Amino acid sequence: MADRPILYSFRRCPYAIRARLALAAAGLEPGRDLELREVNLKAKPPELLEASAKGTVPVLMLPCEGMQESRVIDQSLAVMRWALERHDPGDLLRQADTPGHAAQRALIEALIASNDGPFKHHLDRFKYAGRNPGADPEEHRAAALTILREWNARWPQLGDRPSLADLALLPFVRQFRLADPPGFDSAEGFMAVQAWLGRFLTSPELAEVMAAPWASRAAWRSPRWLYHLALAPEWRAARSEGVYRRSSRGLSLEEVGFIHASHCHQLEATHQRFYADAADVLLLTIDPRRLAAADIAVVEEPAPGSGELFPHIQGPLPLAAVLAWEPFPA
Ligand SMILES: N[C@@H](CCC(=O)N[C@@H](CS)C(=O)NCC(=O)O)C(=O)O
Repeated sequence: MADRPILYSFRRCPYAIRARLALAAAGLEPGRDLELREVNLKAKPPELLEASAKGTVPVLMLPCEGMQESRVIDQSLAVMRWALERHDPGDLLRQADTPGHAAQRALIEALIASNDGPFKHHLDRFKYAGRNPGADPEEHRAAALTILREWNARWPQLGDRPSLADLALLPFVRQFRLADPPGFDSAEGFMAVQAWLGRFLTSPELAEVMAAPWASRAAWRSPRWLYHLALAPEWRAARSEGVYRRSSRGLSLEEVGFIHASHCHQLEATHQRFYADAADVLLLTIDPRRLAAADIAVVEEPAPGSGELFPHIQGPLPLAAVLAWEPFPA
């Protein structure tokens, strides 16, 4: 585990944007105070899935501190609160003991619930109409606009200083506008929200979190998982057939009786022994729990000659047990 928090993020994801905004508002700078890792949502890194099996971003991994175990925070709002509870110079949480703050905190909660519930529901069905067959995008656009008008009426109660609600809602309003900018700009009845979004879109705060220094991903392996080296054309064929049946280089499962695999500490040597001169080698990361769920056993057996124990997969490899594949060496 690294000594700095790691944030798994996706640049355009509104949940990840709100987390990055809060981290920045708390004075935490990527590269200095935390490592920011951009995730390809179509090929999630296995370390992200190990930290949080639901596989959504943002995920913040906190290093061990003293006697405390490392901790994973995998909800954007929880990341925001973690950051601002450490340092909140703008009192975005409205924690200062000031008249009116209790009411403002309640309003912040209500606005966030309205955003994360109904507004997000309508936003998805308007913006991604194709993914929601049967949904009428215009109906959902109208419902989202009604919510924006409600926010418009309640917003002044938060005063003229930004709050947690600004950070939590603006990335979603931005996304709603992006689906139809002229339609958003010409719609009526929520001028304060339109102006509020306009200021956000040109703000240095947004520019900063959209252009943060993204860390390149360091090689990472877990002792909990199994690894298999595959030739890219054979893996491609398996993906179209729905199952992988190669045992090792040049040998099939049927010929050997099991699929060769390695533990993380054995991987480099396996590569050297069998694949060093091969082009297009892929590393498959396999979750043994998913093999067990598919009734495929793994047996530790000695390699001929050395007697070193290796995991042998006793059947075809279901694609669903493969968490990730990537070129090897990276
Ligand atoms: N409740 C989560 C939601 C996060 C979420 O849904 N993020 C999306 C990206 S915007 C995601 O990671 N989706 C997973 C995927 O597309 O596979 C949070 O607040 O962090």
